Amino acid sequence: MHNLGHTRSSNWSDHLLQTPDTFVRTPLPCIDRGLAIVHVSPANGAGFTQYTAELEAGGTLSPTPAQRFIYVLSGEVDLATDSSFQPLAVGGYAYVPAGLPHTLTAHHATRLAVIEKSYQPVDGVAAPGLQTGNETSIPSSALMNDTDLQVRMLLPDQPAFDFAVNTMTYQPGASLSMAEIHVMEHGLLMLEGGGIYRLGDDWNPVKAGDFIWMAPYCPQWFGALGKSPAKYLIYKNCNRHPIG
Ligand code: UGY
Ligand code: MN
Repeated sequence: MHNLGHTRSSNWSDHLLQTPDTFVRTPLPCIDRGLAIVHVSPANGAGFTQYTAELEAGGTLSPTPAQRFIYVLSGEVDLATDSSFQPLAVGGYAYVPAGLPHTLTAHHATRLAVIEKSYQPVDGVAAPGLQTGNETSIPSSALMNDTDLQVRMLLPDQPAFDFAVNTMTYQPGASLSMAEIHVMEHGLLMLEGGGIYRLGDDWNPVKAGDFIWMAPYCPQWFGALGKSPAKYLIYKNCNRHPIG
């Protein structure tokens, strides 16, 4: 039974909600034996690119000119540089600075969340180096003293980084304590559970698998619904003056 064109996906100038029924896969020059779902890019006004890379066993992701962050959604990859080798399982992640030759090779069918952004240097601040880790070894902290809303910062909170990637985990019924409107933009992948996401003047039901882009100043709020926690992976630009 087809759905006569209905979808929860919607695209506005200040936000995009992209649900899996509208995902379209495409080859990219940096992917061998795999495809990408490009969620957001400069083509729709974002200051970064985010895609899900779906690799076959033995498939690879090679560098682009931009700095890159990857998070393993399912499967397992090896990250190889000229001087290091690191297997990354689910929840594993890596930050790779622009210009560092590297290859990510999938052990078996693997899905990676990939974020790429041109690095914005700052005078007197050295650019960051390669970082790897696993989300499970990052301590979480309560957002605004709400112990039902835990944040894990996957990248060091240092001025060298011009973006942050965090996970946010909401117990059922927990919500952001305020509607946010801020200069930073977001790329967000729902990892678990679901709830209601306010985006601009729309209140949207969302669930695991959905992608959301929020432009700078997009009004935003989330409340978790259901009987299990809701969790998302969220990008935001940071640490740079708005006029560069
Ligand atoms: O970091 C943030 O701006 C985060 N609280 N935003 C969000 O969850 N929509
Ligand atoms: Mn926000």
